Amino acid sequence: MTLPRLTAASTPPAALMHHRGPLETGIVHLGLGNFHRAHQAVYTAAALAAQDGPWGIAGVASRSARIADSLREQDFRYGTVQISPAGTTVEVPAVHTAALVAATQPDAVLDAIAAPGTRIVTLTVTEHGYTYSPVTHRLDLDHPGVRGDLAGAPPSTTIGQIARGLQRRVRAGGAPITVLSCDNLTANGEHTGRLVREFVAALPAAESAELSSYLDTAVRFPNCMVDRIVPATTDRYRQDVARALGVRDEIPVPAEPFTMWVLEDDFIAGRPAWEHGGAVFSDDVEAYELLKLRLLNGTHSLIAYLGALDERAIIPDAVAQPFVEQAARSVLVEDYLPSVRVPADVDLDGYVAQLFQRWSNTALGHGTHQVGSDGSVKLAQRIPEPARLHLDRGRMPHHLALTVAAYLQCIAPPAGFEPGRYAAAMSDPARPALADLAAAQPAPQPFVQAVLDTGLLGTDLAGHREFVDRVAEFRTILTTHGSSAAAAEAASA
Ligand code: CS2
Repeated sequence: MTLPRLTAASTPPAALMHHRGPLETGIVHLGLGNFHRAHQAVYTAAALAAQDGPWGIAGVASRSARIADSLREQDFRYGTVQISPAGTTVEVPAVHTAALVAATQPDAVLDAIAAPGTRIVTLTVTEHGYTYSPVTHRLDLDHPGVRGDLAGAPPSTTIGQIARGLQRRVRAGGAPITVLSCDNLTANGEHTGRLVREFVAALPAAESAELSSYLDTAVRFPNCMVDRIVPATTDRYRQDVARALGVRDEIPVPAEPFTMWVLEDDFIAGRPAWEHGGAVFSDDVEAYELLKLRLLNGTHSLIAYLGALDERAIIPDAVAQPFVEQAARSVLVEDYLPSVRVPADVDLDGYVAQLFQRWSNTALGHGTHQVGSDGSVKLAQRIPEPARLHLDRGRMPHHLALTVAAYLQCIAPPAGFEPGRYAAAMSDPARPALADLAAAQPAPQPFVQAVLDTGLLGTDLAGHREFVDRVAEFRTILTTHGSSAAAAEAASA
């Protein structure tokens, strides 16, 4: 029997998160992927369930039309499938009001940002979507997309879209607006604001002056920490929605039960009452951000790379291997923890225990290749600062060195080494360049030195001979004896 498609008419009322009538658009969201749809959208639905407001979301996909098309076909409905070993529940947030694709509708995106009703632009474009140099942390003015956007082409980069959208907004009256980055970057709001300002500074003087004064007076870039593990959609989750709701949903989003959002409360044009979804407003977002970026994301990377090298498809299977779990605990406790300040209301032991529980959620098929993708941009956020801190104190952060080595082993293996299908499935913009380096420098030490000399992990670590040597030693062990031997070496150091 063919099930009806999920639409406004076929949504079972009990699954709807809120029952407001037609929504006005108040938020433009850049990055229509799974994370946004299981995080900000769900908090917004909870806010609307508690309190009315003009907080419909116009979602903007960067390139692919697949999700945007399905959203439109489904009256902007989709299911979030909350998954734990205890069972599965499905909810329908129903907060989107439009779905655009930036690559084919660049002008509509600028109009949406400029619309007077828009009060917030949120973004989840991944670490990789900010077009900045890992060495200088500044906007990459050599990036072809950035160059094109500065020259006035229909904007193709996220920073170009925001800056050009704000420019159009100034010309449409200049109503205030908040830009909220929801990506896993240190000080994500500040970082985004700085990149937009650098874009504006590179415009011709008259344009630049007009936009700078608008940025100074009417635009805010609060920081926030986001957290929810959200795997990719598969047919299994489509079947979950079919079973739970009796409808066919092409674009459900699986997610773990845990969710967290900590934000600076600096919204110049208002905001949804996200606290009703459990969001926390705090003046100390940085502490939460670093705690999460390092303890969760940093450790996650090591689990993903060791797991993939051990032929584990999903994170729970990886962390179930005793050597992976041990390495994860060591990197978390010995290397990351000393580099963070634990916020007063966080019970550290509980937080760590919960992390291991979340990673072990066997019902959630979170792929090692998914977490391992884009390591060249992710690791730059996770590793250099903690590594530097230990090295400055005269201590070698063995498990950070192991993380770098395991990453390189997955993405740029030495000739003749087969890293396995999950490593092969990791996508990374640096893959071709790193593969070239691996071919040009077959010996581990010169290879690792050449990699770090590219600025992949900033500039500091490249000059630290002992760290480079340690990464190279791990590369040798990974090649000759495998991932569990490399983890044993790190543990015994
Ligand atoms: C993961 C994150 O892919 C990754 O790098 O570490 O996507 C992680 O699952 C989320 O940040 C959890 O909030």
